[in-house]
Amino acid sequence: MISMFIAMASASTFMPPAATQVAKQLNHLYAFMLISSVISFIILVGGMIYFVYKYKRKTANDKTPYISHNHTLEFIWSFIPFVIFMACFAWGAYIYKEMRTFDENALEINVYGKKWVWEFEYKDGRKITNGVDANGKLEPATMVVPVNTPVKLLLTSVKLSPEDKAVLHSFFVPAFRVKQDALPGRYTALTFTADEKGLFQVFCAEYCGTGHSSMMAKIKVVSKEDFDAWVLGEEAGGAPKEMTLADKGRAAYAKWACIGCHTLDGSPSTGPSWKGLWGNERSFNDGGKAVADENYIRESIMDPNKHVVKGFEPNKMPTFKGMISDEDITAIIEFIKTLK
Ligand code: HEC
Ligand SMILES: [Cu+2]
Repeated sequence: MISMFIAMASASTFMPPAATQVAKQLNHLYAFMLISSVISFIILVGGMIYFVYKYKRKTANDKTPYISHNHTLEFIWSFIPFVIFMACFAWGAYIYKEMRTFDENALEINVYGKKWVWEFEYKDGRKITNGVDANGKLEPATMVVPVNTPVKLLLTSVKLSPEDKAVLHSFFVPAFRVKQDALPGRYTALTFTADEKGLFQVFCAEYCGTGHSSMMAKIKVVSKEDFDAWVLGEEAGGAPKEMTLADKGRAAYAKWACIGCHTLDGSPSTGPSWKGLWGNERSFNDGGKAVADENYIRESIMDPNKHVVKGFEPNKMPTFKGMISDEDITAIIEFIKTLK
């Protein structure tokens, strides 16, 4: 019995590895819930069996005593579970808040869900997707991140080819106890701080079609030194240095002729300047307001007339829907982030 409790308390016996503080805290909460459930079960079912035996009708003349209620008992069996439930709620809310608190200096990585593969894009422009090893075996896309460093993932779902359709995916890392949907046409975010080195499995947790079960990737947590070496390594290793994500955004700014209406130096043109746009509160002609985040910029590109920036004219900016790729949008957003 005692050893069973210990096994439960260390929950790791049943659980995937726990490689973040959040995962460890969730293990404790889970163990607490499991143990209190087992204790309640023993008291309830054990008591029931005991009373069935003890108060069994022994002769045909036995009379059932008349008992209507007992305030003290009723209070106790309501209040103790209430306290336990509220403790679980508060504990869970505390962990949830930690899970959804984003560090401003987090390492940002873009995650694209495609049918049926995960793709990762770093700020330096490096893209990682499925590969094939020397024996022709599939090497799942492996995201490399430093240990004890907050990481922020920006997720979206994109088409694999222009004729394709983007569908819902869900990025799930059991060892980190985090999961977040990747939606077509929208950005969602996820954060984690791995506190253990190792290789961890990523699954797609939203049934997305025939290739769903093969939609796997890995996250490799390495020391900070190894991470820096990895960042430099491939660049030094002769591979042509990729453009940074912001550089790709700058190129897209020219390629899609945003440059004709948007300046980078703060001076207004046909459209508002992009300088200082990021993270700023925008006011619209209809009196509405919004903060310029990833989804705001995306919407401004796809549906420019939905919100018309105060002091500017509607119907000037054409929609780029169906023309511009999600990758270009992400790059433009990254470029705008750099225009402080
Ligand atoms: C023909 C001119 C024109 C072109 C080309 C153009 N825009 Fe615009 N853009 C505007 C105007 C005018 C506004 C302000 C009115 C509005 O919000 O629709 C605007 C607003 C925006 C906003 C909101 C800015 C803010 O201050 O809140 C963003 C973001 C944006 N455009 C991005 C782009 C991107 C990205 C491209 C290129 C892919 C682009 N625009 C191309 C004219 C243009
Ligand atoms: Cu999927």
